[in-house]
Amino acid sequence: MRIDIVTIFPAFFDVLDVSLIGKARESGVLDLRVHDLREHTHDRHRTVDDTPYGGGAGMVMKPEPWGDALDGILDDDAVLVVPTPSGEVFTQRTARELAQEKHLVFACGRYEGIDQRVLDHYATRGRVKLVSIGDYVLNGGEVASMAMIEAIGRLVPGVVGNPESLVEESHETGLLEYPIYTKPAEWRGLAVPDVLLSGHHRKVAEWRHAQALERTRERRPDLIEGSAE
Ligand code: 6GU
Repeated sequence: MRIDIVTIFPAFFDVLDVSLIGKARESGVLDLRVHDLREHTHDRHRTVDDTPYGGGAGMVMKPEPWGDALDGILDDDAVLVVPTPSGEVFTQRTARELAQEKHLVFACGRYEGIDQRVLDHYATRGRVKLVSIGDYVLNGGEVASMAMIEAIGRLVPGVVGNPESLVEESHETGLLEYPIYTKPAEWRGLAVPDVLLSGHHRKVAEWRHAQALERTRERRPDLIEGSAE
């Protein structure tokens, strides 16, 4: 999969060199490139923002640098992903859908956002997806893009070594994941639940499902509606 990121802060993405995503880049499974929006300005101050028409607080990202940058990156197959608190909420389903794509382009806005015409223009030329990572406000799209790239990237075949580990996770089953334990069997007076030491596979599976249900009811009752149980 190819992923391009356009930002005025390329340094945010330096950490994509490490961990699973870093390994996937090294092995060629992910072709990830970061572009500095300011390279696409043509004035001495490398200006990317201006005051909003109609007035109001804050600054708006000018359309020309975005047009210049995106024209050089987007192709017919690409999905332009625009992180914004006013987008639709990004979920595991969104991650699964986007993991099927050949080419994603993340346009990271700062300030109050990007001039609407940039989004309108590229929507006439291809697919544009406005996405939020939750109901709170970040200073820009960079951290949101990082979260989405990690969620999407790990679903691309070859990124996570053992694909089995993706199956039972929180949000894949529709429930939160059950509690997990490793050795030692007792730590600071706390014992691992007996059933997990029993070697009885059916009982282990039943216990885990019951725990997952209980956790989900307690922490995320909104997920129970619509889950298979
Ligand atoms: Cl995608 N961007 C910004 N700036 N804030 C957010 C967000 C995105 N998702 C939640 N808050």
